[in-house]
Amino acid sequence: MHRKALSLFFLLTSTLIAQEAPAPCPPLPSPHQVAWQQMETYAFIHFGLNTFTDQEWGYGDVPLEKFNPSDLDCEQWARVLAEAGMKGVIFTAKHHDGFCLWPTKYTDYSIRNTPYLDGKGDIVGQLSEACRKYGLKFGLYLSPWDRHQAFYGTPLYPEYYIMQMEELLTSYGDIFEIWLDGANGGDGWYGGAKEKRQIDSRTYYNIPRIKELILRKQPGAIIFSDGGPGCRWVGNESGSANSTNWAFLRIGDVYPGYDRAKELGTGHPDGDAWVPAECDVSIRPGWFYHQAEDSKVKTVEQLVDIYYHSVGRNATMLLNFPVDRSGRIHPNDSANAVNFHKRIQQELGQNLLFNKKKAETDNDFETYTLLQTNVPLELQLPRSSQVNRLLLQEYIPLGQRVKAFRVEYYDGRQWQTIDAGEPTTTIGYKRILRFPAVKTRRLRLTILDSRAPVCLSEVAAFKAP
Ligand code: FUL
Repeated sequence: MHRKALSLFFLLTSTLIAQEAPAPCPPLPSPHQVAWQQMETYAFIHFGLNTFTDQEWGYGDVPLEKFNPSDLDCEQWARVLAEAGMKGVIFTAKHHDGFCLWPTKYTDYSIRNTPYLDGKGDIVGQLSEACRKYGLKFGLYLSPWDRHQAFYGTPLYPEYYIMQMEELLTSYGDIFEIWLDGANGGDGWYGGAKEKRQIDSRTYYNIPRIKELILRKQPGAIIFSDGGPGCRWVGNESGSANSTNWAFLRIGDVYPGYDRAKELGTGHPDGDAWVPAECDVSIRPGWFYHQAEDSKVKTVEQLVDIYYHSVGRNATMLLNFPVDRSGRIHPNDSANAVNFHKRIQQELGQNLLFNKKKAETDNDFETYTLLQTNVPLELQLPRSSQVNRLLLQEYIPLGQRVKAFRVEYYDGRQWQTIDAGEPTTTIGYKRILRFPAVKTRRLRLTILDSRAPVCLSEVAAFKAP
């Protein structure tokens, strides 16, 4: 099309959209945040010297000879994760012990000085390539706390940290998420000083500078920290958001190591920034591999519960896999993760309300129906069926609006409220209710309270086996 005609076309279509679309209800997500939330489930991998010393928080003093996985295969990780329905992986490039799993220029305490591949290994590189091959997005965890470096606690360390961050951001292709962990226990090896070092987590690392660098080098990256800005910690490590879950935070209030972490499970209903919750949880009790936990891998039922308590409550599910000493995901973990994914596909496989002619049941997130408060939306099933799951989605590019809703079914004589055993308050990107099966042909959704008219993207009903 001619340039002038093209711009006229865009002008016309954008006015058309502006006329038809309801006014946005801020705070609003960026398109990257929407795409991130649509990933729904993605994996964490904790692997490093701790794997070989049976530790969770290495002190930073472990000799590098200890790191020697016999059969490391990043493609096995990626294959298992893709089969388990994970859409991406976040890898611990450096945990609190300071050991770097890529051949960084900035410290000797790295994979370059281990026996693994005679120092030629680069697990960040190997994994990022495996991710590309298996269609997974790739993200990184670079612990701000570093118990190895002698200069941790001095003004030099934040310079070291930001140079490493730049190295990672510019060497491994697209990064979908950067994980800025808030933990700091104080004590460490610190080049042999073996002492406790206190830093002020609000100012020491110069977080604004780190965030600026990340967004300059990787504009699409979601930055995780207790307070975002891309996504927030949910306030626990059990994989559960609150049933009332706003994607908002009062952005200035929350800092790394926030002391009112409990609030993060609900967010701030009066928040001024879009910072949705991410539920990080390990498939085993620990984040790193311990042989003693081979029998403690979360069961399919436990993982399914976590899914409903995270993705089903307007959050994402970040499921950790502790890679074992051989350098592979243990068969117990892969079996349960893959079966978990199959179970979810079975439970939410067949939408009984699917109707491609209606915006709210067409299985297309981009189309939505506008709902006013206290005006029920009636939904017809093609035939009388058992229903025990209900899935709801707001069109979040225009904001999160619902504060309270009710779902009812017609039992042949009257309308009965569905009791999902938890408050039916917020919806957000996705809300899924589980309840004992009811037999019906008619369902009814009523918005009881909302910040503005509701853009209902999808409503779906299922009969989970
Ligand atoms: C925490 C860390 O202290 C744990 O070791 C783990 O990495 C977890 C994901 O975050 O803050």
